[in-house]
Amino acid sequence: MAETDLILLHPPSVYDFRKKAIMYGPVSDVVPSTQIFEMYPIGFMTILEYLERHGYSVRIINVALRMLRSRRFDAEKLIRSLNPAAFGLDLHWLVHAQGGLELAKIIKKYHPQTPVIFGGLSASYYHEQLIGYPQVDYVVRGDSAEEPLRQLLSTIKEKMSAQSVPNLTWKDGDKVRVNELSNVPSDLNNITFDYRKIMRSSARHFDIVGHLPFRDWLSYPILTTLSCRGCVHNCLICGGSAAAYRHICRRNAPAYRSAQLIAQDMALISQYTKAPIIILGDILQAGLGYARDLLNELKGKNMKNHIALEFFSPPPRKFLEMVAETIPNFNMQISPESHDEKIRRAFGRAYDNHSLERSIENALELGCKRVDVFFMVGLPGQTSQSVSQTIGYCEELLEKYGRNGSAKIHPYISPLAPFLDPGSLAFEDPQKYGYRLFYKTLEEHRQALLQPSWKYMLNYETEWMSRDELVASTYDAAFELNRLKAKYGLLKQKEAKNIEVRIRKAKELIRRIDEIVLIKDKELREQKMVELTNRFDQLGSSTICGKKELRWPARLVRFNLLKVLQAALAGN
Ligand code: B12
Repeated sequence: MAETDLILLHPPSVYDFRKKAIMYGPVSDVVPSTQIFEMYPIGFMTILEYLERHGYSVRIINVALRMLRSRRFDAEKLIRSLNPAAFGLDLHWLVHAQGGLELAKIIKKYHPQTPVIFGGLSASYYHEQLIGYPQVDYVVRGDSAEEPLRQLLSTIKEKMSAQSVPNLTWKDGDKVRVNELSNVPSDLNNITFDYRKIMRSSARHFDIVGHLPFRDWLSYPILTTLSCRGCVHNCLICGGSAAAYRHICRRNAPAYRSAQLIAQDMALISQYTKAPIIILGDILQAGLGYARDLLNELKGKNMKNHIALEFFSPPPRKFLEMVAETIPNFNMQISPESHDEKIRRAFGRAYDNHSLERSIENALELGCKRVDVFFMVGLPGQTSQSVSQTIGYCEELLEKYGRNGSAKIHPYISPLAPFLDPGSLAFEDPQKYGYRLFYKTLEEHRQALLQPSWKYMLNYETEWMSRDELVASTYDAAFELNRLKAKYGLLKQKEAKNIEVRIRKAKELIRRIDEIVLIKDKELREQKMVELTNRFDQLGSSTICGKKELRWPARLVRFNLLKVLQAALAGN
């Protein structure tokens, strides 16, 4: 008898990264994860809750994080010891292509009869290729797997045919069947974002680390709630754009979560912790009315948490006034991507610098605690010179809004890396938008993840910048921005010096790896790569900016331990 119905495993990007000499580079410097991408999809939480609500037992194990926390942690031994009715693995982000398929292989080695189910955006995009691997039995497609997965578990447990399970690609003997992608909910009101379920599951399985979303979470917890699945915009390089969702998930319009439910999700979080909360997805996407409703719902909740709102275009002052009235600690995130309005427009964002600056000014004037502004390397029409001008623009912004050491505006620059997203307009029609693809299939991406440095992992270059230029330009820009951050008091001199040293070392490593790659003799080449391993270790997980830079100015990030304990133990 299986002890659990479903165990959801989150793989590292590469298995076993601890034994490989690979320079992953600044691929995750502006997200909370390390380069191993140990954060699992937020959907793990909604799947867990939905299935448990329908009588199934589910456990989450963040294998990536457990590997990261301990060199001695033996993933193979753990997998051997498990005995669920089915295993689920996420291939939401393509960066998990290698790690996910390796974990699936290990599962099949010890549990040849136990079904292996994949899901997520990349799994959906590549479902027909993914099902071709012997270690994969099922792929649940689309952005809403909760109900199809419930039906699939029922057929697995009852030993019935999966013929009627929506969104499923599966093996029927030696035939591959592709069931219709018909489960596309029009709203997100039938799922819950309830962290108590994760707490309970941690307690039930005596496994806190296995349930944590990323490495530094306990010291700096960030919690999220999702306003929608899908998007109304069509940014060229985004695998979560309107066009990509249409192609991958058959979604023609975003599914929103009601304003009332989001407010409830947030109020619940706030009872347990004063940690920052990010509302994922621009709440203005669904219209001013929706955003206003959400703020009204939040009004009486008296939440002290820092709340971060992301905006896909500069928000109007009137709206910021409402935000300021309702949320005492609000932060704002916006991604103009380039200082150059022409490049920004070609990318898919049609606002000018004037409106960007006005909204920053308004937000700061109205008491916004922090504005994060994200720029990117790898855009259509962008040259190295343009990237360097973007850093010039960052200085202008700092000069205007970051004087007197107020440290409220934080610019970032990062490369579009390692992959141009499958399903994005640029991936589907690279030539049209000035992109050249090196890898297209799932297998090519799986192998790309084993390349010696992030330069060789990049699945693209542009008409305007070669891979070499993309890498060089990223480091040069990061170097300059780092200096600016020290100059304007965003970083202590010592921290900035450390980052500067890391950038110099990274550039040197890239150069040395380029030399090693030219060695014809395979054995010698590998030996030389291993000799460099120690230096990789010295680089740590971030190169071009430190993880601490991403943190909001929340001082008392504390859990209400009594409440957490009550929630964890309830029902166990
Ligand atoms: C929110 C978000 C994030 C958050 C993550 C929050 C989280 N834990 O999920 C943050 C900011 C941290 C993030 C980071 C990254 N992101 Co992101 N992100 C998004 C965003 C804006 C929304 C995602 C979303 O709507 N999810 C909701 C739904 C679709 O997913 P879900 O509920 O988590 O999961 C459901 C299904 O996917 C499926 N599913 C998922 N796992 C499994 C497993 C099984 C077994 C099954 C059956 C089903 C299943 O079922 C779930 C529930 O129904 C999208 C853009 C967009 N508009 O979609 C990009 C997007 C998903 N991200 C993307 C990328 C590339 C990244 C990074 C790799 C970027 C980088 N280089 O650092 C990192 C990876 C982080 C990591 N794993 O460590 C790409 C993915 C392209 C691709 N196919 O690979 C997207 C499409 C666009 C983009 N370029 O930003 N991201």
